[in-house]
Formats: sequence, structure tokens, C-alpha cells
Amino acid sequence: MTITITAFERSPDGGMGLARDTRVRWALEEVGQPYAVRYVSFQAMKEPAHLRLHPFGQIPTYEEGGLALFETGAIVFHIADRHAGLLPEDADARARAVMWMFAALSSVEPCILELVTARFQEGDKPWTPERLPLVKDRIRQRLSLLATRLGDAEWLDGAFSAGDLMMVSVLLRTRPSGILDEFPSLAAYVARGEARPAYQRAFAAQLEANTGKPGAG
Ligand code: GTB
Repeated sequence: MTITITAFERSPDGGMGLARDTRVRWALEEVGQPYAVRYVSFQAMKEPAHLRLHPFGQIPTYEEGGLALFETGAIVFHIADRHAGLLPEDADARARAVMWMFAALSSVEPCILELVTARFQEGDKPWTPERLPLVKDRIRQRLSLLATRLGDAEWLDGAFSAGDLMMVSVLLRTRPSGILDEFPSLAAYVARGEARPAYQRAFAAQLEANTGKPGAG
């Protein structure tokens, strides 16, 4: 059955791979599933046809036969659950991989999104210069504890899993601020994720879509 996802017609990041369709593309590449992409404009995202797929008028969405999903966590979990390659066979290890997906989305990403909001939506507010250091320090606290847990391991819990896919995707969003590079072990962890052939293909595809030029791959 054809899998169709949605992505920005033009991502505001110009193809840096930070929009959330990259996570879904990466998961599909890891499990070897071909997919089609429907590109949507900001305006089309808020229209009834798209709102039927995504109640909040956002990307990405995922359609496969009669199934329509939104929320990258649910989409990546669905892909990992249905196809081999992103979740361990062992039931306990599988539960821990899912735990790391949730950790990425609910314990690490929120403080990173706070910085995005503070800079881009509230950047002109008079209190922003005072607030920014607090927001950045909250990210540093989380990343410091994450770095301690990762230690010198290659991945968060044994072999690469959907938990790592999600954590690397979330951490990538701290790179533009320079915070990721303050944590060399996490920067190296992210680089290992980016070096995976499946990530390279996903990144190249979204880059090509955003620039019209073939991605480096
Ligand atoms: N919780 C949802 C999920 O995980 O799927 C969140 C989905 C979401 O935030 N989608 C964003 C969106 O559609 C795109 S990814 N925004 C348009 C809108 O809300 O009107 C977030 C994103 C956007 C831009 C960049 N960037 O330019 O770097 C990075 C990430």
C-alpha cells in the first residue's frame, strides 16, 4: 500500500532538515519503505481538506490505505511497530526503546521548543533578553543529564532504535543555537545518527524538495 506523507511546500529552514517530516522520512528509510510526499503550503495546511488529516493544521501527516495519522511520535512508532529495523525483538528492550521515544518528545524537546518560541515568536518582546539565558540554561540542564546517561555508549540502549532516531532528531534542533556543541558526546551522538545511510537519504530528499537541487545524499 502506498505511504503518503505531507511536508512543507517550502520549509522555513530552507532544507536544513529541522522540520518534522525529516523524522518520518528517516524512519521510512530505516525500514526500507518507499513513500510519496504531498507538499502543502501554509495556507493549505489551514484548509478543511488538510484539517481533516491534521486537526491542528500542521505537517507531517501519514496516510496508508485507510489509515491516516498525525503526530510524529505516533507516526514513527507505527512505522517501527509494523516493520523490522527500528525496535528490538526482545519485549523489554522494545519497551525501553519506546520509552526513549517518549523521553525525546516529552522530556527533551519541550525546553528546546521554548527557545524557538522565545527567539522567533517573542523575540521582539522587551523581556526576551532577560528570558533567553534562563531558557538556554534549562536546555543545558537537560542535555547535561542526557549526556551523563549516554556516557560513552554509541546509542541510548544497545542497538540503534526508534528511540535514538527521535532523540537525534530532537537534539538536532539545538545545533543552530550552538548549545549542542557545548556537549561533545551528544554532538558526536547526533553525528552518528546523521551518518546513517537512511538519514542521509531522508535529508537529501527534503533538501532537494526545498532547494530544487539534488541533495548531497
Ligand atoms: N507535535 C507535532 C508533531 O510532532 O508532529 C508538531 C507538528 C509541528 O510542529 N509541525 C510544524 C508545522 O506544521 C512543522 S515541524 N508548523 C506550521 C504551523 O503550525 O502552522 C516544526 C518546525 C518548523 C520549522 C522549522 N524550521 O524552520 O527550522 C523546524 C521545525
